Amino acid sequence: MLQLAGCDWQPVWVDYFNGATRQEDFRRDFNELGELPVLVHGKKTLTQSGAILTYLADHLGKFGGRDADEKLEVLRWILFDNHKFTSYFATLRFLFGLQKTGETPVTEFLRARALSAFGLVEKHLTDRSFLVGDRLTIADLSLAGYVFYDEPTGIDRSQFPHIQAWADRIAAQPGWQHPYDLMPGMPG
Ligand SMILES: N[C@@H](CCC(=O)N[C@@H](CS)C(=O)NCC(=O)O)C(=O)O
Repeated sequence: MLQLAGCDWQPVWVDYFNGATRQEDFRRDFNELGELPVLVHGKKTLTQSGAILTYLADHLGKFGGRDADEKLEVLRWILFDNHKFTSYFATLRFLFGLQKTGETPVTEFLRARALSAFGLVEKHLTDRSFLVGDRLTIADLSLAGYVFYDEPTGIDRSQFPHIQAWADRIAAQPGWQHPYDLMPGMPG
């Protein structure tokens, strides 16, 4: 979002994998919920990607819904994303692709849930270029958060050609960079 909106911004390394977000000072100073991402803008510190995206869309006047109906539609997709799409897929990627747990009942459950969410999004994108209003919005940016990663998840992404084409459309936007190239300390 910050990159596509042409913002002057800086990523800050947080040693997530070594427990930085579980430290008391992180929870006191940045996020009592112990999660990333965190946006610090002037005196404002915001967490939850959906709240951050909504704030940025309002503040920058970019990628938000154009009227009350579109704003609600965008919110609907962000909530779906946080509950069903990115959450299951990201947790599956974390266990299967990064922690390399191998197949367990948990990874099987997560994959089934992620596949179901991918199927719904695939169907929605069959006859449209973007999720809401046929233009790029923060709904797309929310759902696209993890689709550019390719660690193994046991999901055959070629089953979802419309999701792939949508991700390619997002990657073709001026200013886009791969998330790994934007985050310090990641492979890329
Ligand atoms: N719904 C939250 C999810 C945030 C989230 O789970 N972030 C992960 C890192 S990508 C995290 O910090 N997890 C720590 C934990 O669950 O304890 C959002 O969209 O910001």
